[in-house]
Amino acid sequence: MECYPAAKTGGLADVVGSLPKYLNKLDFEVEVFIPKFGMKWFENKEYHNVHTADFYLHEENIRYGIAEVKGIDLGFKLFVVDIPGKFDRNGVYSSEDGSFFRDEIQRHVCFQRSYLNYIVNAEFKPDVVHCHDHHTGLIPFMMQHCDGYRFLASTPVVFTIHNERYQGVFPWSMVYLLPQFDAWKSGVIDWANMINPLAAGVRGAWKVTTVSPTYMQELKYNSGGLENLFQSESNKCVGLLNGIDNEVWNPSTDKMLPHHLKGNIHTFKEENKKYLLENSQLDPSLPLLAFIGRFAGEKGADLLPEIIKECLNQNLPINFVVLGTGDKYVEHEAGLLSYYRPDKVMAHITFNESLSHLIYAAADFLIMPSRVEPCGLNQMYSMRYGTIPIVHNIGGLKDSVTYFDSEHGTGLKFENLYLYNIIQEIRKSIYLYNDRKLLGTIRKNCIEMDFSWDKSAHEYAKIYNSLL
Ligand code: NHF
Repeated sequence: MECYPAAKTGGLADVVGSLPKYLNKLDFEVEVFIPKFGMKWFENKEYHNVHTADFYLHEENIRYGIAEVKGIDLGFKLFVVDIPGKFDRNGVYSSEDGSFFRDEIQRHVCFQRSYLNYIVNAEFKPDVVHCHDHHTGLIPFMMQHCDGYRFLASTPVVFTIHNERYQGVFPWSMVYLLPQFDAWKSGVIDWANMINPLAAGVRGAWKVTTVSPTYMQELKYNSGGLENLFQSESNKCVGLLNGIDNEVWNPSTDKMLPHHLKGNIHTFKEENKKYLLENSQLDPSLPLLAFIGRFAGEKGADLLPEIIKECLNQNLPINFVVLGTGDKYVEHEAGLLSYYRPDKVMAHITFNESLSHLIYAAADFLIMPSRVEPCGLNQMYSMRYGTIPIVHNIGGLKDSVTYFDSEHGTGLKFENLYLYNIIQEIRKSIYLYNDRKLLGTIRKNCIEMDFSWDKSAHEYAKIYNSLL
C-alpha cells in the first residue's frame, strides 16, 4: 500500500521504496506494485499502460488498469494499480481529516485481485512474489487455492510483516469478496472465526520475515492473539533488521538540509539547530529533544505530554520539538504545551518529510517511547545525523541501539515505560550534552553506524535464492 516517495504514512513506505533499489544492485529485477492514489505525487506523471480488464467483486463490476510509471528514476520499476472509486482519494488509509476509509476490505481485495489477474496474464511471470503486510496477505492463499490463480501455485511467496497490530480482519459473511475457492481450504484464512489476512499471509507464504530479530521473538509471546500461529510456524519465520536508504539519508548531501556535514559534527548540528529555532523562543544553547512520528499508542505518543510536563515541572534545562499527527489528544496537548511554553516546546502538528530531515539534523536527542516497535527507522535516521536516540528497549530498538558506556554505544535506553525511568534517561542525556568530550564520542559512534540496506538486502537475496 505504500512506497516512498509516491505514498507514505510510515516506515512501510521507506522499506518498499528502498529495498528494491538495493536488490537491483544485486542483479535482481524488482517491480513494485502499489495502488494509484489521488495524492499530488501521482499527478502529471507519465504512465505506460500494461493491462486493463475488469472482474466482479461479488455484484460490483470493477474496472482497473495497471501502468508503469515512466520518466522518473527510483532505482526500480514502479507500477500503479488504478481502480477508480477505490483508491483515487487523497490519502492512503484515511482522508485529510483523519477519518479512516470504511471500505478498506474491499479496497485491499480489489488491489490483490487486480495484481493477480495481471500476473496470471503477463508474458513474464515473477520468480518470487514478495508481499508486505496484511493488505497483501491473501495473495499466497489466492495463488494456491482460488479459481483462476492456481496456475501460480508454484511461484514462491515471501510475506513480510511490518506491523502485526494491523491484521485486516473481516467476518466470514464477507467471504463473497474473494474468488471461488475449495471450501475445505477455508482453515488457511481463518483465525478465531474471522477471515484474517495477516494470519493467512503467514500460513500461505513460503517464507515469513519480519523487520528485526527481536520483534520476531516478541511475536511468539505478544502478537494480538496470533501467538500460537507464530509459534507453530516458527520454522519458516525469520527476523531481518531493516536498512535505510543511505543515499536519501546523507548528512553531507541531503537537499532538505540548510547546512551539510563537512567534517565537524558539532558544527553541523549547531548550524541546523540555529536554523530550526530561528524565529522561535527556544534557546539553542540548551539540549533539544525531538519526537518525530505518528501520534499512535504503539509509538507511545500518548506518554509524550506527561514526559514533557514532568521535565518542565522539574525545571530541567532541556527543550522539546514535536513533529507528527494522529491521536487528537496528543495533537491537542502538544499544541497547548507549545502555546503556554513557547520558550521550551515547539510543536509541528503535521506530516512534513523535509521538516523531519531538518529536525533529525538539528536535534541533539530523539525519544522513542514505543510500546511496540517492529524495527523502527527513526532511530537509524537520527544516528545517521548524529542525534542520540533515547529508546524503549524492545523490538528493533533493542537490535539497533546499544547503551552508551562512556566509550562504546550509541544511545540511552529504558527497560519499561515508567515515567520515572524515562526521566532518569533524559537527565543522563542532559549530563552527556554538557560534557563536550562524551558528547563528541557518542555522536561519532552514532554517525559511524552502518544501517545501509547492503547487508539486509543480501539476506533477502539469500531467501529468494533458497526458494527458487
Ligand atoms: O520500521 C518498516 C516499519 C517499522 O517499526 C516500524 C513499524 C512499521 O512500526 O518496517 O514498519
